[in-house]
Amino acid sequence: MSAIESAVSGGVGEIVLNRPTALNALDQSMIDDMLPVLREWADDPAVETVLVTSGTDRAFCAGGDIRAIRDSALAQDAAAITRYFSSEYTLDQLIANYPKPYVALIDGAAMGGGLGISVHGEVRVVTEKALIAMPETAIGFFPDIGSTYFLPRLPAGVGKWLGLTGARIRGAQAVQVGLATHAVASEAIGDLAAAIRAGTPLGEALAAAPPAPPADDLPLRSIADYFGGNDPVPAIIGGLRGGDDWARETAALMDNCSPTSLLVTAEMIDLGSGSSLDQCFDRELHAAEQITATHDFAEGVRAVLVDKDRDPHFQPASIDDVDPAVVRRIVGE
Ligand code: QUE
Repeated sequence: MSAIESAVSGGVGEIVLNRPTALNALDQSMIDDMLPVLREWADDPAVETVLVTSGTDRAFCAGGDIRAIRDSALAQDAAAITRYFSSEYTLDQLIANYPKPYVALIDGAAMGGGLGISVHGEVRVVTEKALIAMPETAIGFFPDIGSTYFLPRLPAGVGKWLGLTGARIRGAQAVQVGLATHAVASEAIGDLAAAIRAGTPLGEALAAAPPAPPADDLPLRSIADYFGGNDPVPAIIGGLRGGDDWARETAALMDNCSPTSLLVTAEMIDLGSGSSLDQCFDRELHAAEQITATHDFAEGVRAVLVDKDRDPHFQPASIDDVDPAVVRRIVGE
């Protein structure tokens, strides 16, 4: 049985993500099933709008199938890794260039690969239950799925803050920075989906939906102060350590991350700021192939997702000991 369900009715093509035991983490079969459906709908006059929802209230999509990728890496199956990321990024690119409104309803966690199948769409509806993050530096990976294109285009420093720290933001905060387009009350999300399915014009359905309760404003001044300049990562961390409670908590988030991942992430976001989306995906594919072969990726996924001890032993353990040549090899330029 597939973990995605798809159906067309009343001009709406709907994909339901349905792999609840893994919080809808995108595995190879989900990608393989979504690609032909979305390609067909792009040219199908019976489909005017695409709607993507979750079949579980536990998550929208927690990420990629990182555990399987680790297994492939440990088995030295480079072909499986290339196939996974190239098909995932092809799916994300299709969504980014989709010729029709693509609407994602995010009423739970959307992280990593889950953002890839939502943020690139034209309409991203979040609720107060939405949790948005790019948490890859904690598992020895880096923010991918085209995020090296969109993160550097967020307000000052926000992209580097999200990408380096893995910070989780709430629905209304995602609208505040432009990652989401509409914040709707969670209790109304079922009615909104039903209205869209019934063919209500999108703008009308969105306007009729009750708004999500407000979330705390993000500390955009502090984010800009620490992450908005051109400081190298060690200088960012050094500044945070000498700052207020928020700054020290932010530094602590980065203490749990792979030092190599932090340097790769900063470099990828800097390069992405001057690159096209296609160039970013190409660079990300190279980096994903390289970084999944490293110790830190196997170890980070082990600590967070396999053994769940959350005690990764990254090598090197200190950012000062990371060999710049290793970062260059992963980034590829
Ligand atoms: C970083 C990540 C992921 C993560 C945690 C991180 C990720 C991912 C999952 C995940 C979560 C729950 C599941 C699952 C996977 O967690 O990509 O199968 O049930 O998919 O810190 O990048």
